[in-house]
Amino acid sequence: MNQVDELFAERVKALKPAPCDHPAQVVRDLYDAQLGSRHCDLAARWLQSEGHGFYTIGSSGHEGNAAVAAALQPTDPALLHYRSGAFYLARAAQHQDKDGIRDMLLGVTAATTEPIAGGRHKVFGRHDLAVIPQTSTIASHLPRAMGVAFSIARAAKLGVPCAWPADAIVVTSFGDASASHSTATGAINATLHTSYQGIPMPLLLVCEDNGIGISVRTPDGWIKQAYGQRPGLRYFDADGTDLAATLTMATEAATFVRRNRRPAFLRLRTVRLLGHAGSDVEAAYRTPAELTADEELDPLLGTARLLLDGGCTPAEIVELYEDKRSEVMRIAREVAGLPQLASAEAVAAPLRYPDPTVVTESLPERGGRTSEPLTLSQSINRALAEVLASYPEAMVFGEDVGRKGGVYGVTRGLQKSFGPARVFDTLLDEQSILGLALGAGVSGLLPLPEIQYLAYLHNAEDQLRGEAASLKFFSQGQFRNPMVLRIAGYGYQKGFGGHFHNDDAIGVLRDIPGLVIASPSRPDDAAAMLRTCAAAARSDGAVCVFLEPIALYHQRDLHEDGDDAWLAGYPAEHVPIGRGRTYGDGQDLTLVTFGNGVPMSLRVAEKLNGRVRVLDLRWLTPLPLEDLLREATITGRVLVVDETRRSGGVSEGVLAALVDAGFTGRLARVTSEDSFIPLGDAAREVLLSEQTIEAAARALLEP
Ligand SMILES: Cc1ncc(C[n+]2csc(CCOP(=O)(O)OP(=O)(O)O)c2C)c(N)n1
Ligand SMILES: [Mg+2]
Repeated sequence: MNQVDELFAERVKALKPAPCDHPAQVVRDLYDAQLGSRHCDLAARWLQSEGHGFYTIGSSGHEGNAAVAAALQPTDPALLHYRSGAFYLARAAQHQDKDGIRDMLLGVTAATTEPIAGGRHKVFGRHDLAVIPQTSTIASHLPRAMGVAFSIARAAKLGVPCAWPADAIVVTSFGDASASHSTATGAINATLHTSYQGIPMPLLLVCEDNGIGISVRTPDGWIKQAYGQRPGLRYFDADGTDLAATLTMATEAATFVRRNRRPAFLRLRTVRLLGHAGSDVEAAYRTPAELTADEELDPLLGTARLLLDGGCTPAEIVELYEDKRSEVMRIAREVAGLPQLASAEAVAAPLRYPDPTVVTESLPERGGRTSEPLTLSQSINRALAEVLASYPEAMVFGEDVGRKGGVYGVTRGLQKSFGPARVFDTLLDEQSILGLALGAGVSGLLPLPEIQYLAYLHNAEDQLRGEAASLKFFSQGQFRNPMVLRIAGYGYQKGFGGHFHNDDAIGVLRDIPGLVIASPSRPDDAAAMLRTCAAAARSDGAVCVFLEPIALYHQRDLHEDGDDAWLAGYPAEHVPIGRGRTYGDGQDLTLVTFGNGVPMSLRVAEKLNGRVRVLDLRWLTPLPLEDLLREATITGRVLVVDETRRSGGVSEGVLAALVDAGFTGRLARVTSEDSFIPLGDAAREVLLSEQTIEAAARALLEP
């Protein structure tokens, strides 16, 4: 029996009025949003029982969050907790939009006509409501919220258009258990660290504190203990079961943030009714007395008290409740059984790679090729300067990229040329660097963040996988977070660094759907590819990872000392995504490679008397399939030269692509070992060597 619903009328009759100093109409409107949210939860369970519903995590007990919406401007960007249904409906109502309930139920039924995710997930999100959809990874939206808060003033400072009004504040909500997630604590720390420096950070953090996370209790008073006394973070506390108190406190908090452009934390005390989700058997971990105590704190009953004070009768309050049930159930019946996505192609449609024509057409005008030979590091530096000069909304940021100009000098001089508003050092937190990029991208800026070493991506990787790459998927491209994420990586730094500075693990990137991975080797390709990535991000919202081989940054020679054969002039062209580069015209063997493998393969090819051609893949996703198949077919023999690990490395994908395409020639691969890279000369024992490449090439050349 669902007591929350069945005893509602009875409980209303027993209520006493509670004084309310907000206009009756405001309370009435918010009650409407609260009722809509509650009945959507009930309808979701009905839809599930009928075999038409696929999501039952609800907002019951959290409906006080409707008052948070009311305390904000309808255009303030919102990144919401999965229990913020009443907020969503109140926001829709502010926009005179009557479809909020339908949106939510279309999400529950995974209908293709759901307005944001199109049947891919049940999320709160809509572009015209300034609600940015979230995945359900706990607190994973907070770094982006921090980034959006940062971007409002930064866009104004740069004089470029911003997706949000100049006086907007950002609201983000999350649960009490989520508040302890390192993603939340990291994002809040980054917010405070930024605000501490006097940089505007208008972020309202709303913790919907129901005291429990699935079955695990949050210690009583913990949220206040953790956030109540944080210097630089104004703390507000409201009883979310009392709409009037919440509206007063949320208005105060929002006003504080808007006026001061500084962050605030609003703890909203809520209760969790109807369990964690439809499948949750609360009786296993909560006593009947506890459950009843929470039911008596039902925020709908709280609002009913206010309505009584405003002159409503209990019968009228119950009638509103029942009318809303009818309205919601009518819509639930309408959306039950609506078509769902019916092919893999339809599901993955938002993940397509950028259209090469669109990218080419969006490239800015530029000067011709210079003849001055550059190293890889110099070439990337010049390309970054070109991107910054071409796009006023572009920003370069990361650890040590500003004053120092990067650990390897790749960003040297950029801060001086373009100023600290566009080229700047961040705090030491990769998750926040990516969060800043996520927020900047969705606000209309073009972020070019840097992760100092590939090994440091891994502790922040969800921001790339779960947030950046998935935004198009969950919003059908309505929201975009363009970015070009530069990562210095790969091995072969002679004797230096050990595993942190020589990481060759890119399996974690290769399987992210829709992600573009550029892996340049030559200086001219690097500049041309960076240009492509920036244009693709800008024109198509592409999320691009740009992997820079550290060991080649300052490389000048290819075959012998002083030949300067690894220098190149600054290029005039760009390199289309998914196109490789072929060296030589050998007819007997194709070496397929990338990164450090390119110069190694070219040196090996030189020893093999013109029998070998080398294909530099240049893009690791999408792979240059056409070039790969063509170059493989010409010789009928392929050796994949892969500096990454044998397991999960690039060669697995290349071999599989050839087999899938029906290639029937001879295939082999050489790779680095399945090991972390050790310090000193021992590194050579596990990294792929030229001797190994040569031996394998000679073996393949045997008849
Ligand atoms: C990173 C991550 N870990 C675990 C989960 C599984 N999970 C989903 S909801 C939840 C509890 C969250 O509790 P709280 O933040 O208090 O929110 P509430 O559901 O109580 O509103 C957990 C552990 C998840 N979604 N993401
Ligand atoms: Mg909770």
